[in-house]
Amino acid sequence: MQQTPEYTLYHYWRSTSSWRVRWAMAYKNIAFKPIAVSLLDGESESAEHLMRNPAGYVPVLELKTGERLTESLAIIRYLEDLHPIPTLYPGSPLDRARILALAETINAGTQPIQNLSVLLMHSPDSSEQKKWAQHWIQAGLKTYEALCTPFAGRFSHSDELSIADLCLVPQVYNAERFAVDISPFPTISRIYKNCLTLESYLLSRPDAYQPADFKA
Ligand SMILES: N[C@@H](CCC(=O)N[C@@H](CS)C(=O)NCC(=O)O)C(=O)O
Repeated sequence: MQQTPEYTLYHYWRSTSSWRVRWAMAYKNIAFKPIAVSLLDGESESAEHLMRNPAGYVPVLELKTGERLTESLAIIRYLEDLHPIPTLYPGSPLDRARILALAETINAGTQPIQNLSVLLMHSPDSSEQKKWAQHWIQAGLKTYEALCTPFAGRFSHSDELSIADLCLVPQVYNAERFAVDISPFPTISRIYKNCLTLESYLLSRPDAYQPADFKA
C-alpha cells in the first residue's frame, strides 16, 4: 500500500519559485502531493490561499502537522536540514556563502522585480511589461555571470549541483519566456545546458506539471 506523502506542495506549474522547491524535492527524492494554485484566475488571491500565505504567493509547503512554510529558500533550507543527502549546500563555509550569494542574486535581486504582480503594477501594457522584465532579467543575469564565472564548473559552483543552480535555471526559463538572449552569458549558458539532462530537472520542470487544458 502506498503511503500518503509527508508533504503537500501548493505550487503553480510555471512559477519559478515553485520549480525550485519541486526540483529540490526531486533531487532529494522526497515524495510530495502537488496541489496547483493558479496565478492567472485569482486563485492565489483567494481567502483560502491567503490563509496559507498572506502574500498570495506560491510555493507553500504544508507539513503533516498542518504547519505551513513559505519562501522557497526557507522551504529548501528546511528540507535540507531534514534530508541532508544529497546536499544542495556543498563545500566549505566560504563556498556556501558564495553559493548563497548566487541564489540570492536571483531570489532577492531578480525574480521579485519581474514577478507577475510587479509587472501588472508597472504597466497594463504587455509590451511595457516585457521591456521592464527584460531589463531586470538581463541585469540579474549579468551580475550572476560575473559572480559565478571564477568558481563555476559543470554547475554554478564547481561540479556539484547546488541551491544556486535551482534558482538560476528557472530564471533562465523565464528569460526565454521574455525573449532575453542568454548568449552574452557563456558560463550561464553552459550551466543551463548541463542541467537539461538531469533527472531531477526533468521531473520538476514546468512542462511536467502543465495542466492538460492550459491554453497559451
Ligand atoms: N521569494 C518568494 C517569491 C514567491 C513568488 O514571487 N512567487 C510567484 C510565482 S514565481 C507568485 O506567486 N506570484 C504571484 C503574483 O505575482 O501575484 C519565494 O521564493 O517563494
